[in-house]
Formats: sequence, C-alpha cells, structure tokens
Amino acid sequence: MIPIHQYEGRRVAVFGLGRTGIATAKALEAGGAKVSCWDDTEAARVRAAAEGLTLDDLNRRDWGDIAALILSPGIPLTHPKPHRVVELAQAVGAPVIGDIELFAAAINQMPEKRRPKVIGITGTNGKSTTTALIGHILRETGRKVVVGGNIGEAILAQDTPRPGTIYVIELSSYQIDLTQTLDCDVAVLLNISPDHIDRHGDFTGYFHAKQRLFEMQGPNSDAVIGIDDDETNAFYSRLRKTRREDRVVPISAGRVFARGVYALGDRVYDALDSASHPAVDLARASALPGRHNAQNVAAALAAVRLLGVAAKAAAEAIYTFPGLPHRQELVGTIRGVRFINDSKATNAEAAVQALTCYDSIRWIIGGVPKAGGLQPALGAKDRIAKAYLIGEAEDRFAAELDGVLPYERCGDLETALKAAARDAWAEGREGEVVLLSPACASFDQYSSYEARGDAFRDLVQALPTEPVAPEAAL
Ligand code: UMA
Repeated sequence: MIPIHQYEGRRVAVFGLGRTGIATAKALEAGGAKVSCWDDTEAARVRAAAEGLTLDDLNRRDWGDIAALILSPGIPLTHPKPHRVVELAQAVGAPVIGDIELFAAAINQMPEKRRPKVIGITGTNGKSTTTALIGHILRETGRKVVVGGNIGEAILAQDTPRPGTIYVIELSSYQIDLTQTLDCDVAVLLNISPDHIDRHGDFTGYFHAKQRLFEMQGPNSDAVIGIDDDETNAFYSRLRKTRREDRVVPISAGRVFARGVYALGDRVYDALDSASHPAVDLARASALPGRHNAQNVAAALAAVRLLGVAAKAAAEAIYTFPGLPHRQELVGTIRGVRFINDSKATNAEAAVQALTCYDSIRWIIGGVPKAGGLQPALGAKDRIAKAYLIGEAEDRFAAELDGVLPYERCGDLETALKAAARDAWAEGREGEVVLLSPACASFDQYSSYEARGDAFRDLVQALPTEPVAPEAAL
C-alpha cells in the first residue's frame, strides 16, 4: 500500500467503496487522515465495514470540516449530471479528486532523485494490453516495475514508491478527469473513438479528457502518440508545436515516418535514434495477433526505448508476453472449434479487432449497448457466420442485424454458447471460432467484464468433448 500523508490530521470524504475507494481509504488512514467513507450500495458499505473502514453517511452529514472529496472513477463527476456528493463538496469548496491525483501529489513531493518514473497509458482501445506489455518488457529487462490503475488493482493498493521503480499506469478518461498534477515521464495515447459518451457529454469532452494527460506533463517529459485516427493525428501536430520535437514520438500501424516507431507487414520498425530498422518480428509475438496489437507493440516499444531499454532486449521480451485474460483469450479447442474469450471488448471498435483475426466466426454479442451500436464492427461482417444475441441489447442488435447477418436471440450467455457450439460443430468446417466479443458493457447480467469472461471460460470447460445425441438437445 502507498500511504498518503497529504491530509494528515484532517478529515477526508471517500465516496464509492469498490476497488478504488477501499484502497484509497486505507492509504489515507495509513497517512494519518480521518476518513469518512460512503457508497450508495448497501453491499459495498457492508464490505467496507468488514475491512475496518468507518462509514459516515455523506448525504446527511455537515461538510464543514471536509478537506477533500476523493471520488471513485465510476461515479459521475459532470455527466449525465454530477453525483449529489460532488455538489455537496463543491458547495463547501472542497476539491474533488481521484486516487491517481493522491498518488501524483505524493510523488511530486519527493526529491527529484528519489522520485519514481511514471508511464501513463490512455486511449480508447488496447490500453490494458499495452500497459501489461510495457510492464512485462521492463520486468524482463531487469527493472523494478509496478503495474496498476484502470487495469486490475487500484494504484494506492500497490507497493510504495522506491528510487528506480517505474510505475506503469493505465488511465481511463474517468481517472484523468479526477487528476490535476500527474506529470508522466512518458505519456502514451493509443487511439480514440467514441466511448463513454454518457460520462463526458460528447466526443469532444471525451477526447479532451484524454488530452489532459499531456497538458499535465512538464517540458522534459515524453509523449507517444498513435496517429492512425484523424483526431489523434491532428492532436500530434498540435503537440509538436508546443514541445521540443524529439519529445513527441509518433507511432502507427501502417504509416512510415523518419522518426518514430511503426508497424508495417509483420515487422515493427524502430526509427528513434538512428535510421529505421526492423526491431520486432510480429510473427514471433503469438499472444499479440492482429493489426491493433501491432499498434500496441509499436507503442510499448516506443515507451520503453524512451526509458533506455535496448530495442533487441525489448523485442525478446515481447516474444515471451503471455497475453491478458479476456482479450482474445483462447479458452479451449473442442472438437476442432476454437472458443475465444474477448469479454473485454465492451464497444464495437474493440470487437472489430478480434473479428478481423478469424475467418468463420460464431459471434456472441450483447449486454448494455453503447452509443453507435454495432456499426463499427459490421465492416468485418463477411467473417461472421452468425450472431448470437444476449442481454439488454437484444432488441436493438436484432434490429441492426436484420437483413445483414443471420442471428439468433439467446437471452443469456449459456444459451448463446450452446447454440453457437452446436452450429459450429454441425458445420464441421476447419477454422470455426466461437467468439465472445460482446461490444457491450456487462452490467445487465454480470458485475464486470471479468466476471462475464470467467463465466464464459467455465461454460466452455463444461461443454461435452464428445458428440452427444442428438446434438440439438444441447
Ligand atoms: N457507486 C456509487 N454511486 C454511483 C456509482 C457507483 O456509490 O452513482 C459505487 C458502487 O456501488 C461501487 C463503487 O462506486 O461500490 C464502484 O466504483 P467504480 O465504478 O469507480 O469501480 P472500482 O471498483 O473503484 O474500479 C475502478 C475502475 N472502474 C471504473 O472506472 C468503472 C476499474 O476499471 C479499475 O480497475 C479500478 O478502479 C482500479 O483502478 C475497470 C473498468 O471497467 C476495469 N474501467 C472502465 C473501462 O475500462 O472501460 C473505465
């Protein structure tokens, strides 16, 4: 745990008692603050009390003595409208910040020599893979590394900063919104497409949140920018005007440039300090298939090179990267059919990345739909044999798919998996894939995308490995 001393002796409100809130409350208590915790959900309050935290109904108490509100990232700050606690804090002039800001303030106070390095990664898709890949490369090349943020554990639940440690932090737009002083030594923007519009008002608001990661950087920090979207490309050009040119590194999957890191064919080229040369053979990076992963590899290579890792050593580490659960995770091959868990794909742009990696796909989709629906994924429709619909999105997706693709309404994941497996086995063709890449949030039927992916893995493992008669009875 990273103790936070900034509010020693003062009272702080912590609202939201999931992963972030619990870690934050403990870190503040360890640093001597008096912490008042609350959550809208009874079950979360019970869990927090069992962890030894003090509950204090923030809706009812007087806020006069509260020095700051630490908000969890999933709680509305501005849109669709500010949560009531945000208004209560603002009414008494208490700052509203997040756990990443507490971390930033703590390391900013450290003397330069002892301050750990920070790599921050944002973008719409590929953040977790790139974060984990950077962590893996740094660890494999002998650095002390802590990986956290939007991926897995909250940052304040991690090891205390020590000289030489490198923090690799995945940052969602929600977390950046609650952060003011994080100066990443290397900040990475992978890509941008509409997501989380409900929380940022519109696309401009969402993109603006991502850009703030770069506005917080000092003049000697580095930026790595994926330039394959029009918006990020324009942002790259703007950023180059405000910083020394060599502090802004472009990355791309498909475009070639004189200085930067880019993927072309199955090679990633390093053109950072000398003439461009092939540095990574993507055919050897088996856990990183597809063009989107080529971009993730380019970003990771650029980030670690900026911290002084040699290209050759980085490439060797990339080849041993095991991949992440819930991202195109092969959970079984049963009677010739591959079952792939891509539960992390919570929007259509993420789903299209998996769709372009296989040829004859039984596609399980649904959950809580996002703005934009399935449209961005339908460019890959020739690869999809049939769609199997689940959850709240069923009616909407059925309407979108009418006349476009064969589909079946299945209601829940178990029904969908069994129907998809039945059809794939009946087809008996080589290369059949059953893919859970739902293009939706999970919250109508599961507590998280991880819980949805775990359920899929368990259901696949329970499928019969021998034909049962009749197959349709499955
Ligand atoms: N809550 C309220 N009132 C509300 C909304 C929520 O009281 O109006 C309470 C809930 O009852 C719950 C708590 O807030 O007890 C949950 O807080 P949270 O949604 O911020 O979730 P955490 O458990 O703190 O997890 C967060 C990230 N989740 C979100 O941003 C939604 C996790 O990212 C992250 O791993 C964790 O912090 C540690 O840093 C997950 C995620 O889904 C992976 N992120 C989104 C994404 O990647 O698309 C942004």
